[in-house]
Amino acid sequence: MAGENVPLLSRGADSDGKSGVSICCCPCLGGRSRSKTKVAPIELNMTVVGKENSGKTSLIYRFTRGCLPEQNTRTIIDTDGVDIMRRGKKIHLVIHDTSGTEEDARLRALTYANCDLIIMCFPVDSPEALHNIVADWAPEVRTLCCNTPYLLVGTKKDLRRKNNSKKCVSKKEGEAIARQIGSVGYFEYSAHDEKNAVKSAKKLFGTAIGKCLEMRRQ
Ligand SMILES: Nc1nc2c(ncn2[C@@H]2O[C@H](COP(=O)(O)OP(=O)(O)OP(=O)(O)O)[C@@H](O)[C@H]2O)c(=O)[nH]1
Ligand SMILES: [Mg+2]
Repeated sequence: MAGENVPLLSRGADSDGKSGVSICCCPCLGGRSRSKTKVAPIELNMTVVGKENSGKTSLIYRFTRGCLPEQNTRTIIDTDGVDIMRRGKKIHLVIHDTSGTEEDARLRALTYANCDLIIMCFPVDSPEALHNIVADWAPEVRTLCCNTPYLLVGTKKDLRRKNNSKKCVSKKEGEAIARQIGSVGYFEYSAHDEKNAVKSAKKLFGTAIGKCLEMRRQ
């Protein structure tokens, strides 16, 4: 699927310095601009879901920080913000990182309010995880977040090469499921591909932002 790269202007940081959303001080977003015609950025909200360990946080980190998380910590809930320029438009993107467990379902559901798009992840080395997309994740999102578009992402693409002995989900299978569940597209991603991880994450989020803006225009 063709995607569009998005240049990041800045990343938000909350008061504890770890993550969160803050108003950008970048002059082009109006933070310290002296211009009389300030244009408020378009705010978009996205939530990233998928089973535990499916690579949600790694994908977000590659996009927002360019690196992998220092520690492999299970996410309960986390929010990050980035400022983006896209075709001359200023966008403030809020990204909610979630837990994939049943116990955290109610907490996860809170992030669905005002959500513009959901990124639904499964690792390609797990056919069972793809089955869960059809059986669990798509129904959850359709029920709790009806009319919100979602984008299916096959994560850990690098494991296809490494796991010769293990049955992995093929690109064709992923694309077929994306069509079946009504996803707005299909992406494959590897946060462990040092050379392409950041570029691919920008492409993925660029496409997701494009879908959100398209929906807003309708
Ligand atoms: N091989 C490979 N491993 C990955 C990739 N992305 C993430 N991982 C690894 O998978 C594990 C889980 O990654 P996370 O990004 O924390 O996954 P998550 O979905 O946020 O996990 P939870 O917050 O616990 O639900 C870590 O050990 C990562 O290093 C990838 O693209 N390829
Ligand atoms: Mg996580």
